[in-house]
Amino acid sequence: MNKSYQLAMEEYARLGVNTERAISTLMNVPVSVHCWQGDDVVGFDGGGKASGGIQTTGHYPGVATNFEQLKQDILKAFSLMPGKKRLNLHASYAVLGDDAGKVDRDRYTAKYFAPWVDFAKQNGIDGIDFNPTLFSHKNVKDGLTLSSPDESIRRFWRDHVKSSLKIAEYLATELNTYSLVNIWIPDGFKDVPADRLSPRKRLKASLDEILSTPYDKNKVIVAVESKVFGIGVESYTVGSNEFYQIYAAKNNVCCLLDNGHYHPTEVVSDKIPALLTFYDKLALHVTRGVRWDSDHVVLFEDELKEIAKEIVRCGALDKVLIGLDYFDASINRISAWVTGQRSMQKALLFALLIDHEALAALQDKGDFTQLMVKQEEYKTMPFGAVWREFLSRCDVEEDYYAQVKSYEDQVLSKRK
Ligand code: RNT
Ligand code: ZN
Repeated sequence: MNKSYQLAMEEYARLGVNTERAISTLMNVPVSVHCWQGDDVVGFDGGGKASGGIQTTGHYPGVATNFEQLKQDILKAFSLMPGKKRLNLHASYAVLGDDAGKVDRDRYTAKYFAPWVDFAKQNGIDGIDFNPTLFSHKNVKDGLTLSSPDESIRRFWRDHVKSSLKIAEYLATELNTYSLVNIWIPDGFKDVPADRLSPRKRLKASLDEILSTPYDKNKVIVAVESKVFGIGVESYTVGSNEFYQIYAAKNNVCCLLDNGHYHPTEVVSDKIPALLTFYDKLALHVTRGVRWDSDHVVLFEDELKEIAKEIVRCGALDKVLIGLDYFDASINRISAWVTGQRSMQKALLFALLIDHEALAALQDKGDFTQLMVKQEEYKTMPFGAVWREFLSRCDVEEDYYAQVKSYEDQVLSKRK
């Protein structure tokens, strides 16, 4: 056993923390890794550019532009990521083959995702989550999809989401694990609306119809993702937090909290126990907003640690479905992917290395003085040594830059 890990183990034991247990717990926590960091959220079926409330910035060379390249990049990134990984796909990553240009999203079926299933099976990926793609498409009319006043637009998108439920059922069956279907729509207005109620009523009716089509609830978990505002949609968002919280509670679906989607001083960490009081499950999109929902690469920062602490101390590692959602096109995309995934894992490990019961007992006793002293003590514990031990047991090195760089030289830089 590595000497510094040995010492760290002893030091943590002094605080009542078992580092071995923390490491083995973390090994089994799946993190759903988003495919869209690899190609700046472009997908294979659109106009070659993200639109409709989504934007990436930067022009770092080597972006994946087709299925083969994206798979190759995912494998490289996954090889540098410790722990259990699921893959999070968007419908816009359908592998259409000869049907390209002939079939639209309202008629996507499982067969367009069979190549992804093969990929997951061949590479030991722990499941695939799925997202209908209600952006980067001509049928986003006046910024609206499921809440559009135009019935033909609403029908198109309802059919797309219904087909997504079927596809997710297939993914779950094939991979023998659930598939999370997250519904995010860009709907909203740039400027002061004249009617805030009707779009919400139409969104509710669209969701009601989508959910009335039967799907296997043991295999497919449906989530709805709210947002406070989006780029170009600054004044009003149809799918607001209150709207979806109530919708989800009344209709027995799940809420997905994206930590970039709230007011800047509002934190998702505090929402986790609030929601767990009422819901059996919830889903996360972990991101890092800098001044706004900028989707920067996730880093090992205070609010991320707080999110991880809530998941761990609520005993909710199997109730909170952790997914990543960021996209940076200004740096090496593989590195961006890996840094964000590792930050999430670091935060979980950090949280697993705390004796939460002892701290909660101090709170219940009203001993806030000692609680503060103890909480501060954890901040300077030899966390790095445990992290390095975890990495080595996952067969990955701490410094992945050299690997990223050589992949860039050998593969990415040769792309047109
Ligand atoms: C957008 C939402 C949404 C997307 C992905 C690509 O603000 O966060 O989740 O980022 O679906
Ligand atoms: Zn999101």
